[in-house]
Amino acid sequence: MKRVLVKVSPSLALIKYWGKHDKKENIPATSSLAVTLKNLTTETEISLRDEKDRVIIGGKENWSRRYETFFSRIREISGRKIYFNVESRNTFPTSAGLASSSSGFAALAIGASRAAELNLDNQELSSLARFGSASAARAIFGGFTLLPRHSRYAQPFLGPDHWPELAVLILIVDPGEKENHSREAMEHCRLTSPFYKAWLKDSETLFYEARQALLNKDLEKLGTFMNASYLRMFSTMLGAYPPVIYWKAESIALIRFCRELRKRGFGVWETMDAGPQLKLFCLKNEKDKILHSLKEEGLNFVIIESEAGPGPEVTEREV
Ligand code: 2P0
Repeated sequence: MKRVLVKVSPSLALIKYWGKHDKKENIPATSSLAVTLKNLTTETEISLRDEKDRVIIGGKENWSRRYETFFSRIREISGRKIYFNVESRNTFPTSAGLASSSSGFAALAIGASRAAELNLDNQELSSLARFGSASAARAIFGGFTLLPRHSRYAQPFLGPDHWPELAVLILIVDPGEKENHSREAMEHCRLTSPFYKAWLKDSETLFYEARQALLNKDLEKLGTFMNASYLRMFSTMLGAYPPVIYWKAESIALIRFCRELRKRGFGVWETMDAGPQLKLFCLKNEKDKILHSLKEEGLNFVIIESEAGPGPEVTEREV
């Protein structure tokens, strides 16, 4: 029997996907621009089994409806009644706003299709990963990626070597699992937030502007659009009823401190996702000074240093 081991890094959005165009097909309503992160990894081992899919994450059995949808989709593609044994672990906190579902479902799409002897190309893998999580469609590729709105698959945009001077600092404020899953939260915003429609329109402009700034390696422009994207995404959450609030006191203190650092002349821009953690973009030649200032501020967080990383790694062995 074949065992497939897949290592995938999560996809962090600079311009956010938040909202669905088609709920059943899990198609995004906004265009996202993302980077696949080095030094954070999901490692997943997959093999076939005779009956009933089984998923273990971080040593614990795990099941949700989205696995069912995902595995049914693979059975449909293969035309065979096959079941999967999945063991996965993350080198970073799971379900804490660090995009673990992007790397998790990308690894699952690659591993399960290989175990099932399906010969899928990257576009087909990206489309399959989307059924688990739309952000997983992006994590199929390394470097910088695009997932255009209403699209079924992501595209590689620029390789991991496009901008070697760029650093990403992950500040973990709270490693605990989040209370609100992004899937339900974004749907709640669509249904109840008066700002949701404005968000859809505006995020498209941010996407095109940010894409150009990334091509030009213009950190100030990119940082400004990135800032606008996450803050406007959160404004749909604050406008929802009841509101969705992912931020912790430490998150807000860090947002304020990033603004302070910019006032002091540092080129550092933050973004956030569906959780309390911050992700900072800066140039490597300023990184140590920024880290030093952050530590001196006495705020409570753990840092993972990252940058644009490579695409998935796959190994297969017969057992
Ligand atoms: C993103 N996030 O672009 C955005 C920004 C969170 C905030 O993609 O419903 O787990 O499974 O497609 O991909 C997280 O949402 O949502 C996400 P589903 P997903 O990275």
